[in-house]
Amino acid sequence: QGSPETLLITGGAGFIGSNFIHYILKKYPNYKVINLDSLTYAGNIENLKEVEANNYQFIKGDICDSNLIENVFSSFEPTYVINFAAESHVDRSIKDPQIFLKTNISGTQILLDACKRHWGSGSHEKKFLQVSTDEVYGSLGATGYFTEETPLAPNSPYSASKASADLYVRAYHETFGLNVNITRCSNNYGPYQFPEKLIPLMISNALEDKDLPIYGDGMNIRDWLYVEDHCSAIDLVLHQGTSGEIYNVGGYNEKANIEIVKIILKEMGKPTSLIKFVKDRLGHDKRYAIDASKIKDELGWEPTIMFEEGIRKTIGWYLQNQKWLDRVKSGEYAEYYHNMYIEK
Ligand code: NAD
Ligand code: TDX
Repeated sequence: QGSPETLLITGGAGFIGSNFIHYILKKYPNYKVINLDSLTYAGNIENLKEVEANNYQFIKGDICDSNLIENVFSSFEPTYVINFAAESHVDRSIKDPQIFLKTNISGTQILLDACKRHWGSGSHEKKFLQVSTDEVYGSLGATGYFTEETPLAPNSPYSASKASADLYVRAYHETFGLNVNITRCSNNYGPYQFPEKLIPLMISNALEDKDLPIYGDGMNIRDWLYVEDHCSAIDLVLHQGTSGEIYNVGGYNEKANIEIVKIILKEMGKPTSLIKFVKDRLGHDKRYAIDASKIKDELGWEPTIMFEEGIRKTIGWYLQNQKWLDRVKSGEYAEYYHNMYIEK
């Protein structure tokens, strides 16, 4: 029995990162968790206000700041680095791609470099895990699934930046022998998701009886996974994933956007007259669907929360946390919303 593991979690104040921190502290109470997050518009330390553990520490900082990253590595000597930090919204990447390149690509490379310096090659007790996305594979037609062998074909500036980061992770494994994994997950939903993304945006607007903007004909398809199931997949890959491997993670739960919105309206007792079809997203990917058989066969992972249950829990959470929602929407969000949906 060695000393407890130290996890450096980057982007832990965002949606998936904060869910992951709650998950990991509960499951491994002896782990030390360092959460490094620069608190962009999407980061919110309020997501972690219930965490009282003295083995948890928050550091406000940017993954692109190589001096800071060096100090963090020297001070804490992390065993595992899990990189959630990213610009994550496709629409924002269409409006302003530059920051996506900086955070998602350069930031990842700076973290990889720190791992390489501190861990050396062939260190298999230490691991870098990159939290990636199914969007790196591009778009599917009506049939078929993304496997780990599907060629990268990102279509948006966001997915191009995530695909590039994945290639750097691969290169640090191939060239320097760094112990790495990449997870590529489908669309997540659940508590603490910023209301620029489809599901929380629709819940938030329905609460205020505002229009629900659906891009195009609403027939684009996403594969939805409850965030806790994503957390359990990351946990498994972190502890049991084979070095250098990529693991797809998905919910086998494909739904057209219009279906999702109708389910939300029904669950909230709101009329479908709130639905408003708006101009389509540029380069809007038609369909994502994940083949998650590798992670099931190799690591025994399966989703546990069915969509009907997950969406009810999610709506329930937003109803109980309207103050969280109001505070999140009071800042930069108002301007973003206006530019995105009103002025357009
Ligand atoms: P999010 O936007 O909610 O959170 C991102 C977090 O990263 C925020 O807390 C933000 O402050 C922080 N951050 C941004 N730039 C930073 C920087 N330069 N330095 C330090 N921190 C920075 O995103 P999310 O939905 O939680 O996604 C987390 C990760 O998972 C991302 O890498 C995303 O690409 C990936 N992913 C998301 C989904 C999804 O459906 N949301 C699906 C698959 C993969
Ligand atoms: O107002 C909207 N109207 C609408 O029709 C918004 C915000 C979205 N949509 C559509 C676009 C997509 O087809 O809903 C679908 C889901 O959109 P987003 O929530 O923006 O997610 P998506 O573009 O699929 O990307 C998400 O999943 C993969 C995350 O934001 C990424 O970070 C993740 O990598």
